[in-house]
Amino acid sequence: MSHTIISCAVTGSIHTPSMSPSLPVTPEQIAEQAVAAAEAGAAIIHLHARDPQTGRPSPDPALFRVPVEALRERTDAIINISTGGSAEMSVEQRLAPARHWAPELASLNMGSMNFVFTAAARRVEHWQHDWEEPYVLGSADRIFANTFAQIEYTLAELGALGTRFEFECYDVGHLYTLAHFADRGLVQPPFWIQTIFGILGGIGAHQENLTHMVRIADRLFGADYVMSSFAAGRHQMDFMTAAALNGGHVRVGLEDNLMIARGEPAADNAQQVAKAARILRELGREIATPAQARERLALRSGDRGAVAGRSS
Ligand code: KMH
Ligand code: ZN
Repeated sequence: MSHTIISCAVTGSIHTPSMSPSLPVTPEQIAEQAVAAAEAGAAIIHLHARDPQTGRPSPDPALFRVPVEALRERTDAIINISTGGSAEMSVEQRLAPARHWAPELASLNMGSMNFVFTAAARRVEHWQHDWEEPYVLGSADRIFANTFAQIEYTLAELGALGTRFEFECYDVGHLYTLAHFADRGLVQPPFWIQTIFGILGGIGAHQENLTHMVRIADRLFGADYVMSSFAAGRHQMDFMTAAALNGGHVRVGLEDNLMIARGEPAADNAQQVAKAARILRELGREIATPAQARERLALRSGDRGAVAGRSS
């Protein structure tokens, strides 16, 4: 059995600073948590950036410098930069960080959708920043746009840098969208598919849905894909376990869940990675090193830094 790849998404666009003091905000905080997550067993680190003053999701490539350099200097982890950014950003803004840093991996969201996270506001009694509450509640009236033209543009722009993709699939139709791009020869196997459950607007966090997604991926891609899965929110760890039992890979991180157990806030990202690694080992799985993940996903490996050597 191949080793299980753990990804960690350390910050992101769903949660805001008022929801948890553990959520990393400044480039230095993001760097420290990213390095600790890698040391705890995450082979892949998925990065977003935030305005250090307000914590608002930011597409500024300069804000990625400290985390990217820390990961490159202090770990062997695979860097995966978001092209999802936030639904408020233009496509050009969303592509700017990956264009600048040419990471080995970038996320690529496989369909336009409702992406509603208003429930995340429930536990907040006091908002620290003016933007937070309207931003969170506004998710009920925003479309997360990922049109076929935008997907094709992203594939061309970042593919030219040698970046490969984490195909984020929030519903079964997104697998068919990926198959469409595969049929046109615009994406190359092995396809690294991240199936996402429990986002309001996407497929729900029921384990039958995971089984179905795996069955359809088998039908569409045969041996040409590698699947990872996660559920947003409280189903994070049971879905992580179910994904591993199905032979899949897993993603955790404060980007999608702020808790370490029911009612217990996570101290940081590394705590979630360590818990996932512990459960996986108890199930008899071995945790993939970055080198093993690179080989499995056919990433750039040897020329790491040659394309992506920009320093500012
Ligand atoms: N937090 C995930 C549900 C991206 O960065 O491209 C969405 C995500 C999108 O990771
Ligand atoms: Zn993300």
